[in-house]
This record gives sequence, C-alpha cells and structure tokens, in this order.
Amino acid sequence: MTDLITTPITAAASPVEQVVLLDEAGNRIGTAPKSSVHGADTALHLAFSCHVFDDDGRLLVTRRALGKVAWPGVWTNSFCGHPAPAEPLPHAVRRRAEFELGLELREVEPVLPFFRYRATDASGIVEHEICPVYTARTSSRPAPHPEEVLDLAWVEPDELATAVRSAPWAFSPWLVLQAQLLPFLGGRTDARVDAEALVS
Ligand SMILES: [Mn+2]
Repeated sequence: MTDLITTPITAAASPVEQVVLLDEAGNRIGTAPKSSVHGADTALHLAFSCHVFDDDGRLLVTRRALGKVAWPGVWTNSFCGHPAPAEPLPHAVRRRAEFELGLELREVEPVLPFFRYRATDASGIVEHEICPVYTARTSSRPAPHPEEVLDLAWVEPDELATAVRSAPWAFSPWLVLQAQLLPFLGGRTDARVDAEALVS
C-alpha cells in the first residue's frame, strides 16, 4: 500500500471538487468528482475522520446539517472530509476544520491510518472509504458552517463511548466502528472491525 497520509499525487486544478479513487490495496488509481462518486454503488476512495479535543479533554461531536447528501441530521465525530488529489491528508484535516467549524487545530496526529469502511445511509447513499482517523486539539471556539453542521456538543469521551454502544443507531456508522478501535472511546486497537457487516 502506498503511504496514504503523506504521498500526494499531482492533478490539474479543477473547479469541481475531486476525490481520490483507490484500488483494493489502497493504491491511488485516479480521481472523480465528489458529487458523482457518492451514490448507490460508491467506488472506494480516500477520506479522513477527525476527533477534536479541547483543553479540558472533552471531545467535539457534531450533528450533520440537514442539507447533506449522506447521513443528514446524524450525530457524528467532530468532522470528516476528502483530501483533494494533490493535498496531503494533514493539510486536508486542517482545511476542513477551518471550513466546517472555524477551528484552528494543533497536534494533528493519525491514530487509525488504515481505517476502512463501507456503509449505506437511510436513503441508500453508500460511503466506501479508506479513511485515516486523526485526533487533534483546539483552543478555538467553534463557529460552525450552517451548510455542514446543524449542532454540536463538547462531551466527556467516556460518556460518548457509553452512548455509542448503547444507541449505535443514533450515530454515524463510521463513528460506531471507530469507537471499537479507539482507546479514548473504549475501543481496543487490536479489535477486528467488520465494516462490511454494516452494509444494508
Ligand atoms: Mn466519501
């Protein structure tokens, strides 16, 4: 597998947001418009998730805006996104933090560099991603972008861990899966997560 976190590929600048397509081994095999990739049979592509802590060790959870194509109105981790074709992942993480939440991040660290999942939302839209998971810290006060984030909360990690296990249907499937693997959400780094089991 190529180094997904640090290896950019070059591509012509495009006015349409592009995502990076991946083969089963995680190699970059091309690009496609973000809007056409996500559908009923979504091709595997590169994304990321980030969990943001404040200075008191609380975690930021967000509720996805109702206008989002996939999982509208669902509570999830701090934010997610797709790197542009030539964009290193840590840069994409910082860019989306600023865009979605007005947050300046520090200590951006990959914690699950090879996380992968496939899941289908209630409307039939499929996500299918190799999705390196990051943690970061902020001292900023969130200023959510209304087209991205409907609501947010700072929560104690152990309370989120309990909530995700008690009511997994109330959270994004990628958060539920990540919680099985992230120690700060009660997970074990050696846990085996069967992401395909989520396909409905
Ligand atoms: Mn995606």
